[in-house]
Amino acid sequence: MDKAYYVTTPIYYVNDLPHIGTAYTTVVADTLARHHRLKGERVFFLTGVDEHGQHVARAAERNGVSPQEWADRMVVHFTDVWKKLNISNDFFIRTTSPRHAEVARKFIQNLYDKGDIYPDTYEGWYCVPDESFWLPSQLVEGKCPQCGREVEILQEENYFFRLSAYADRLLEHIDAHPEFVEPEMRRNEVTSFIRQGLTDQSISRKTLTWGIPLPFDENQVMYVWFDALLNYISAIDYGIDDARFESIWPADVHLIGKEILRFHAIIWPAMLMAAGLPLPRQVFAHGWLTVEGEKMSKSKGNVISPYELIDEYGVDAYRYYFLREFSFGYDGNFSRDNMTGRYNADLANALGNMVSRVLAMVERYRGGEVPEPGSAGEETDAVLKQAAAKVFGEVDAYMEKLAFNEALQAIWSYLGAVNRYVDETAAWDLAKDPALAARLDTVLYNQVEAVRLTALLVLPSMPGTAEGIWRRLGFSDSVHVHHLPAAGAWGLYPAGQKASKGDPLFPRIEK
Ligand code: ME8
Repeated sequence: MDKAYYVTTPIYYVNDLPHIGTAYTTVVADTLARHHRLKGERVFFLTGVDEHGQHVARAAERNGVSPQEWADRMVVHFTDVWKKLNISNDFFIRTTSPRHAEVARKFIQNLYDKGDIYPDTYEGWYCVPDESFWLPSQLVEGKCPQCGREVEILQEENYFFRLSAYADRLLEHIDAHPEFVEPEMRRNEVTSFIRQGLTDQSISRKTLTWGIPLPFDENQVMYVWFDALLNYISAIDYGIDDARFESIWPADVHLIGKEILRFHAIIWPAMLMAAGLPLPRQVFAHGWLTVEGEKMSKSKGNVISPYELIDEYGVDAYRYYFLREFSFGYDGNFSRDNMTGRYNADLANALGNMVSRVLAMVERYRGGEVPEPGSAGEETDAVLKQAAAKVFGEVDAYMEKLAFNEALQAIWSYLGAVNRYVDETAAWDLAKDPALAARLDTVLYNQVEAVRLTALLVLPSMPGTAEGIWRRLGFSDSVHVHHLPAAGAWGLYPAGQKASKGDPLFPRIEK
């Protein structure tokens, strides 16, 4: 069996509700997973929740319930919103699951037996919201250098992971496989951080009970990040089902936000090296979304729930906007005006109108039955077919680089070619002259075929729209059973099939 294409999102803390930031990574991961499935690959797409740690324990306490009850209550918000966003994850990992704990305990025991974990005293600072340890020298004006919030003094007998021993090997790995950390600016951040010297990491907590107990010291629980990172291998049965594990690991890409880069590009690979496991092919750290120019935060009250936007714009417009508007890897700003503008221009006009126009003409001139091409091709037909022949390869190349916005631009430039074809061939003029019936047949067929390819092109980013177009084209199967490149060949639309215009895919939104 070929190894599956394996893509992951971070597992989100259950102390907050999902918002447009967490949904961003998840939509991106889903689009990537769907793109690979469309190419006929076996895919394993993982997302889930991070349920342990002090932050979650305190949220539960504030709400007067046990951490487990809190997690059980919160997890539903994540599974619900992912369902609503049409997220096609193959598994949803919860770190409170017995399977996860079993794998995590085996993993840590193994490192302990190998001597990579040892007891020592930790004296320093802890940022609870970030679940991060800091040395006094790392604090910025006495606050967490990562988020600027208050830190707490921490003095404990802990167990430490010998991270320092892996610095050279990490640098060698990144040197030999620069694609391991993307984008390049993040790679530079990682290498310069490693070059400053790595210190061993505390990987347990004594004063906390909400976590996975260490197998070699039941009085301590695993540090939440050590536990959390292991989700990527516990979800695929590491140490439990070797054949399954090996058919999925290593991950092809861990998609993360830039603030958790060090955990993924330094600590995680070192943990894997210590266990003798292959490293993920890539860690891709994207930027942060701001809202109307400001950082999203509870205290500012500007946190946006995906539901709000889905209700306003629809699921696929939601997915499209975030993929198209932000250059993946960089920070970006969300604004309603901007989203409405894109919706009307790209979705209502370029895509939705084109599909309606084409199908309306088939209804008007041929009673909905898509005709066999009737005349020899002309220059305009060749131009359209060339655009169709080119676009799939372009999209694939951009997706390979995780350049989602560029992949969509390539698709929209193809839609531009289709719209030009519709204008230039002017079926409405051909329809006036019965002598041109054969030419009209050709033009209508080509337009419909161009719409069929459109469904395949938008499938990863807008799966519901792809299916909606497929239905209008009269197919009785699902668009999701088809694969590229075969289905992307020109001329596969079965002439004689009935198509119908249906409702507008994206009704215009008045500003
Ligand atoms: O860090 N813009 O969980 P978390 C873009 N449990 N992406 C954003 C974002 C924003 N404004 N806000 C959040 C954790 N994200 C750990 C992860 S993984 C083994 C453990 C996204 O709930 C982005 O992917 O704080 C970021 O990395 C993640 O949510 C953080 O989610």
